[in-house]
Amino acid sequence: MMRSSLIASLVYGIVGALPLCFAEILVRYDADVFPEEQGWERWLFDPDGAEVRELSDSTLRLDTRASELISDTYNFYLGNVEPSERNPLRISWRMQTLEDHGDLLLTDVVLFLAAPTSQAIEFIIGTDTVTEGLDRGGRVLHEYAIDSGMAHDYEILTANFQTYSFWVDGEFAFTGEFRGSAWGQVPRIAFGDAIVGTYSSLSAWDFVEAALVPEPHACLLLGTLLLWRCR
Ligand SMILES: [Ca+2]
Ligand SMILES: [Ca+2]
Repeated sequence: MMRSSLIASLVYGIVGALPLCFAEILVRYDADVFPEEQGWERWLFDPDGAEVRELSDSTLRLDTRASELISDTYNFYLGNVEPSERNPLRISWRMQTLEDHGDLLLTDVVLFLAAPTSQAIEFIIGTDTVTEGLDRGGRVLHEYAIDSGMAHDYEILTANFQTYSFWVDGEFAFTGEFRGSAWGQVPRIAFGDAIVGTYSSLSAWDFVEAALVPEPHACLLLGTLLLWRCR
């Protein structure tokens, strides 16, 4: 009797923990087709038709070096997403900025996340530095150095759309806060060349993903339960 109730509670614990242990993918773009073919909304400004855009080796290359008048971003609306401490929202992407041209800010290569509150965060990704946020004096709030000449894996985690942590190649980079106000419909992620004027760039995007992910402790619990059951 005791044994059956123990097994029942084990099964209940495992089944209860299962949904917490798998990522719920909200959107994933692998750059095998153009983003707009997968439901991303393209916001293109290119009055001279000067942008060179191509897909190769499962990578989207955006080349806006021919004109500072170009911007080309891809937007995905996340819908009624509700991240929590147990299931934070993770935005992950792998890409490389091969060239950046500009001076005042870093460049025009951007990964943008707008919260349901209309506050937002904006990562500007140069060839050897990633920054997020500007203060009122135009100074960068957060900055992290990266190795140039290679693609990197980036990850934002937020449990509340108010604060976030930022990771590069699995290493913690910095934390920050959502602020300002986002344009357009929210919540939304956007990536690409986001600035018209002064800047141009060459970037190569391998993938972009938004997911609700399990909080690590929930899965440790499940692993422990399974190991115990299998003994
Ligand atoms: Ca531009
Ligand atoms: Ca890819």
